[in-house]
This record gives sequence, C-alpha cells and structure tokens, in this order.
Amino acid sequence: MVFFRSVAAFTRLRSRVGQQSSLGSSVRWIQMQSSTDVDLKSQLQELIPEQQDRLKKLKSEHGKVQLGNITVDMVIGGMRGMTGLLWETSLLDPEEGIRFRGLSIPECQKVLPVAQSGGEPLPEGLLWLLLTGKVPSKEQVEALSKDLANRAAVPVCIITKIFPSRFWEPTYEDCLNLIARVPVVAAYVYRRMYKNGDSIPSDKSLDYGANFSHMLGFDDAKMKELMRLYITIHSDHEGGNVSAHTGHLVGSALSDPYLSFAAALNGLAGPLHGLANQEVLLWIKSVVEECGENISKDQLKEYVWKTLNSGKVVPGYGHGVLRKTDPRYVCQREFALKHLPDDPLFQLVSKLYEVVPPVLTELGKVKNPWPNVDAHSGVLLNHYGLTEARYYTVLFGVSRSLGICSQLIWDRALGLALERPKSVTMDWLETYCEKAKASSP
Ligand code: NMX
Ligand code: MLT
Repeated sequence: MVFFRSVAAFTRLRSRVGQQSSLGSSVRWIQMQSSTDVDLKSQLQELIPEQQDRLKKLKSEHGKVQLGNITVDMVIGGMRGMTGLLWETSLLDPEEGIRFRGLSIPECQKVLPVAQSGGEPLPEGLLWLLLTGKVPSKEQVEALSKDLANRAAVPVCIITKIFPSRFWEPTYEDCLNLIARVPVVAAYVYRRMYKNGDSIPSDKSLDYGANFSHMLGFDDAKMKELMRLYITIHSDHEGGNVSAHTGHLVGSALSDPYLSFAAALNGLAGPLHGLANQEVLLWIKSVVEECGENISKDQLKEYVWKTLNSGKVVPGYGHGVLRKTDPRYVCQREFALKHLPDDPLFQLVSKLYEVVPPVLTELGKVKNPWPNVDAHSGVLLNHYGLTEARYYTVLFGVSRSLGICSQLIWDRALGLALERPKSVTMDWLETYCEKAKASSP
C-alpha cells in the first residue's frame, strides 16, 4: 500500500468536494480512509514499514542535501527559522496557521466525524488523522473512542524485549493508554482542587471530549462541544514549539512516553507558552476590575500601554512563527459568535482584537501583533463555568497529548535519532565571524 503524497493511495478529494463544495479550491488532496478496518493499530502496522523504507531511501539518496542557510542569528536566536526537526503530524505556515496532516482547522471541521450534525470535530477523529494521515469514517472514530474508554482502566503493560523496528508497538500501547488516561487524571485533579474531591467517574458511552467535560463536572451540551473543539485545536502545532519539542527531545533518548510527555508539560507551563492562556483571563479580569466591563477603546488602549510600560507582555498576542491571526483564535471567535455573542468578556476580547494590534505595531519590535490561540480560550471556558484559570494549562496539556504522542509513535517507527545539536561558544562565533569578514572580497 502506498502512503501520503502517492497518487495510488490518495482518494481524490473531488468526490468529497462534490458533497462539501464549501471546502473550496484551497484543498488539493485529502486522503479519505479507504479501508473499512476499524482497528487503528492494524492500520499503523500496514503503514509503518512503508514509511520506514521511505525514510531509509530519503537518507541514502538525499542525506547530503543542504537544508537552507544557517546563520549566526539563528544559532544565537534559539534556532528560530532553522529547519532542524522532522515532525510528521502537522505543519505550521506563518501566514495561514496550522495544518494537521495537510488539513486546516476549517477543513478538519468539515471532514472529520462529529458528534452532532454541524458540530465540532471529535478529537478521536483528529487523533486518527494525526496518526495515519487519513480522514477516518464515523465507525472508525467510534471504535477508537471505545478503545480509549476501555484503556482508561487498563493496567500498563511492560514489554522488555523487542526489536528496534518494532519499538513503535509498545510506544503505541503506552501512548494510547496515556491519551486515554490523561483526562481521567486531569479531571481528578480539578475535582480535588476545586470541588472538594468529589470526583466523577468516566462515562464510557461518551466520546473523548464530552467525557472529559463530564468528568470535570460540566454536562452542558455546548460545553461538551467546546471541549471537542478545544481538544482538537490545541492538539498539535508542528514540532518546534516548546512542549512538542521537549517531548520529542526527551523521547529521543528512548525515555518512555510517560516521561517524555511529563517533560513536555513542564515546558507548556511557561508563561510565554501554554500558561499564557491563564494569564490572558487573569489579565482580562484585571482590566474589568480596574475599569469595568464597559471600558471604552481609548481606556483599553491606555491599559495595554500601562501593561507594556510596566515591562510585561500582552498575553495572548504575538507568536514565534505565525505572522497573522492564529486560525485557532478565529475558530474560537466563531464559536463565541455562534454560542455566546452577548458574553461581556467575549465582547472585551473582541475590543482587544481591535485595540492591541495597532499598539503592538506602534511598539516597533513585535514581529506579529495579532492574537494567538490563548487570547480566546479562557473567556469561552469561563462562560460555561470553568472559571479556575490556574487549571487552563492542564486542559491544554490534555489536548497536546494527542499531538505529542502521535509523533512519539512515529519517532519510534522511523527510528529517529537521539537529538543532540552542536553548540558553540561566543569565542568560537567571534573567531568564525572575523575569519569570514577577512576572507570576504
Ligand atoms: N507583548 C509585548 N511584547 C511582545 C509581545 C507581546 N505580546 N510579543 C512579542 N513582544 C516583544 C518580545 O518580547 C521581544 O522584545 P525584546 O526584543 O525586548 O525581547 C520583541 O517583541 C520581538 O519578539 P518577537 O520576535 O515578535 O516574538 P518572539 O518569537 O520572541 O516571542 C512570544 C513569541 C509568543 C513569546 C511573544 O509574542 C510573547 O511573549 N507573547 C505573549 C505571551 C503569549 O501569548 N504566549 C503564548 C504563545 C502561544 N502559545 O500557546 O504558546
Ligand atoms: C503552540 O500551540 O505550541 C504555540 O502556538 C506555540 C508555538 O507554536 O510555538
């Protein structure tokens, strides 16, 4: 069987576009799952050997091809812009945002199976897509949903002897168990911290997102829809972001997925990364506390400057790679416009969308003045009663388990190397630059 960009294995989107004309011309190919097999692991068993051969061929035929020009700026500037990682599950375009296996968020919302007509995609469907590169059928998603629900209670299995080419198999088991159990643990923590330890058992009849919402104590159908959307959009953001990169780095030492994921979460907890989602809500609440909900745009502008002048960043704005409004912000805004247009904090978020970018542009140094995913998530959760901002990064972490674990399976399947970049000293750089200057005409 052939995979990814190979014509034979692609089902042309055209037939699908016939049914989904609003997908428009931006979609060139979507691989629909042609097999009716509902077992995700057997699908991977089929795909992985081909991908292992593909990587081997890539290495032997093109291993010496230069990948762009690496500059001193990149070395000093945290490897920004340097292509140095293989990350199969998603790719980030600075202008248009994330694509999961080639599909944008709106495309995922159109083609992935949903719980209710016109609703948000089921995160299990996204997990299938991330792992296989193919859009699953409703039956496949239901089977995976059941598998995850059952795994939430299964004891960890330890496999001691295995050939390297099959490392991915115990990794797959650990990863699926981890994805299945993380919401149970996260909900337990929430109930213990904020609801007197009154924990709510998992309901196996619910899908992944709805069950998580249920275990947290939120059974409103719209909150369940929000949780499906939230888990889908926070799952993966290619490989270079702090959490994904950390998970990959630690996994590259063959640390197991639990250790790798724990390391990733520690990175996610930094205020410049995932913690920004809690910072946004706290900051918005501080605006309301000081100026009230009906703050004018001029007052808001003043407040933004006050934040900047006190040496702080405006949380939820800017990005290391994106150069336009994050499509994850856009789809959350659409959700708010559909379900909670009159929420006062949503209205404040909308006002900030008008006020903050010109201020950040005026600051002169910010490469991307537009909002990122974190600028919006808090007010949506807050609207449905999940008001404890300190917990928000945990939600982000639950979702990111899907992306990080999917890639960890592929890391092992492809036998990716121990990550160990070369470092140099300032002495080394100064000498290098002086020599380069002396030899330039
Ligand atoms: N508010 C104030 N200053 C900013 C902001 C902002 N929102 N964004 C960037 N800058 C500053 C940045 O601190 C830097 O200043 P200096 O040269 O004095 O160190 C300058 O602008 C240039 O930074 P950029 O190259 O535009 O951004 P960089 O890639 O270094 O950082 C972030 C990206 C995301 C860390 C940065 O935009 C930021 O701190 N944003 C606010 C925190 C946030 O929302 N983080 C969440 C990101 C998404 N996520 O979930 O991980
Ligand atoms: C993420 O979702 O990981 C953030 O947007 C940060 C990033 O991509 O660098």
